[in-house]
Amino acid sequence: MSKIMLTRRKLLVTGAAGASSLVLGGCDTFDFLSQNDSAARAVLEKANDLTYHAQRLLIRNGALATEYSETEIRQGQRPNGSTDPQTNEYLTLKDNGFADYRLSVTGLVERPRNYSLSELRNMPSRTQITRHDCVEGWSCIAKWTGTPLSRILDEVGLKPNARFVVFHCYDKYDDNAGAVPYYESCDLVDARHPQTILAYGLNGESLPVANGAPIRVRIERALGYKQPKYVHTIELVDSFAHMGRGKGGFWEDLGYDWYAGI
Ligand SMILES: Nc1nc2c(c(=O)[nH]1)N[C@H]1C(S)=C(S)[C@@H](COP(=O)(O)O)O[C@H]1N2
Ligand SMILES: [Mo]
Repeated sequence: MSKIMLTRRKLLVTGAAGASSLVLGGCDTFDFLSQNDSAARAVLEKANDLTYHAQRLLIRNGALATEYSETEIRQGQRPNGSTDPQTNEYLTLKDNGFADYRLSVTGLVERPRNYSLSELRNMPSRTQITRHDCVEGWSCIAKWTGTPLSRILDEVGLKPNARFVVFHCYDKYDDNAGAVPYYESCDLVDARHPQTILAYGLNGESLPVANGAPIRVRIERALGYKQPKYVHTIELVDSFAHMGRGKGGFWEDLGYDWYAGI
């Protein structure tokens, strides 16, 4: 184990050191990274590839993120990014206590369908106490309860060419050129990971609006921005070149690392 950790650390540090100081700069603005031809962006993309391949090679695909005990929960989950979406669709759902919410599962699946909140809540659930790490430099330990994403993927059945899962969110966030919908994505290894859940519960209560009600995703081996809140659609794709600016997520489109493993 320690040998693997050392090798991994060395690989990641020598390979990505230049980029990680940029990546860890925060969730704020990243003007220069939004230009496709920027040199900084090319460095980040190389580091991203290296991180992804190194992690997939050296870490067992099913390795779990650390789980904590109740006593290690020191505070509520600090709300960050969008905390009160203002799109009409979301406001209408919220006014009605999310009774009309439906999670759609679409794209490269055999049996597209949608799920009401009670359907999701009635499926087998997983509860985990994990640490959320935001690139702005803060962490929070919290208890998340939700439906394992692997269950949903099994129910809808993936087409053979499905490679990534994209999460589309209700909120819009300013990407310097205007407000665009927040979205995120992960590969099928992370999607099927046992700790990847569609969370509807936080610290024993139903998930508050500030933290992504009614459904937010937890991908526990990834950084904070890979934990999409206010999710309305899960789309299976073979590429995300055609959405946003083609990099697989709101922050990725501004130059952040796609894999964002921790
Ligand atoms: N839809 C959506 N999801 C999002 C964000 C957002 O602005 N919109 N912000 C991300 C970032 S940067 C962080 S750190 C976490 C914050 O989650 P929290 O509010 O539950 O702490 O949500 C992530 N998911
Ligand atoms: Mo974040």
